[in-house]
Amino acid sequence: MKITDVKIFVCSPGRNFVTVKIHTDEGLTGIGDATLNGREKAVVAYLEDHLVPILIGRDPARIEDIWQYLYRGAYWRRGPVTMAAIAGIDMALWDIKAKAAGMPLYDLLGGASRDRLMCYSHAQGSDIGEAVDAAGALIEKGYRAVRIQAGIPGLPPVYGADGTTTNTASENNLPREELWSTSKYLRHTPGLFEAARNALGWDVELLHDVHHRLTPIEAARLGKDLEPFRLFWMEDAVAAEYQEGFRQIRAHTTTPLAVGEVFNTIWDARLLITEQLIDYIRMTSVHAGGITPLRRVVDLAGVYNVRTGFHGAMDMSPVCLACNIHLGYWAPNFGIQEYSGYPDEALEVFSGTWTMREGHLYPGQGPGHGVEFNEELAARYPYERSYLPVNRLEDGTLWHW
Ligand code: GCO
Ligand code: MG
Repeated sequence: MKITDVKIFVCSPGRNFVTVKIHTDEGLTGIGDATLNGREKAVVAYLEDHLVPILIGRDPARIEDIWQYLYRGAYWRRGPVTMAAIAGIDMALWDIKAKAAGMPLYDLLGGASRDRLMCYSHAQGSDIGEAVDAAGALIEKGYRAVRIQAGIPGLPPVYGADGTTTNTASENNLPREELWSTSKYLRHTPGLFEAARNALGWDVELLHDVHHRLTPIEAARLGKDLEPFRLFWMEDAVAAEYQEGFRQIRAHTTTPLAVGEVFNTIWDARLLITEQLIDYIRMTSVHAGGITPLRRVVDLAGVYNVRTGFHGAMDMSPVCLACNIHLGYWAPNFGIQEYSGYPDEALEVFSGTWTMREGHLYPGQGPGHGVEFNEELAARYPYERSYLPVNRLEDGTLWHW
């Protein structure tokens, strides 16, 4: 088999997605996700100008060699743009291989390790009452795990608490600015989870995303304060560029830690995994560079009792979610899968064979990863420039978003 063409599509059915489609001389095609929220066109240029020309004529069965060629062979490797582009190709190649084998992707990876994948969704509100009610509504729908974010008294709406993560989070197509106060947040958050436990009981998993906003010692304090409420995890407690910071957090709290949605390679996670500084690794098929490298991360994590918690917000396309589900179905050390749902129009453009029922995800049983991409329909939703928000402290200092 030979690769005859690689096409890149950008569409915006509710939000922007970058999609890769690989064609072969035997008529089989494969689909991959290469979406990088807020920097979509950089990935498109990387793919069209630099990767597509070197792929034509290659044997799509040689996934590992192609991955090494695109990663090692680039000299300037790593980084979110490069890795999202490689991921789009890699997912499409696994799709082709599984279709050629007549197997669902998870079967090709080694077969199912479980019957269903527990997922968590997002509950948010402008105050504690609203956020806890939103969590209750999800539990009523069958979710066994919920991430809860609430607005903070004295601050305008903050991350995850005003629906900004469910939309293209910008005004006039330019970045929105938000305000942040660490001290207000640290005072407020334990009360959110106390209220959540009082209202929702203990038979449900509660998660929280700090979104990289604390220093290690502040994160250690929050982790300790949240211990009585037995969280499933505290996510992205600090900006993880400084991985050693997790030693400090770990030394002070038994609240489980999750990190990694912005990681691009196994090297970003190596110290955290091998020193058992985290409990869940949040890397995801698209931003990790595809299924090929993410599978290695899963295996490394398994050696050190770290379980998966792949990033699954809706700014990764349903193709990425499908790959995550197939990987999770196989992974012996699966933990949980994030699932924030998609706008209806996105699910029409990307019709999938994965399903979500009562808080659990199931892969399709057809060959490949199972997601079909409707090119004609996609063309009706052209790209719209969009940015994630930026964040400032109350005195104007730029902060992590
Ligand atoms: C998550 C993420 C999202 C991000 C978004 C950024 O845990 O799902 O933090 O909420 O903000 O994916 O692109
Ligand atoms: Mg997150």
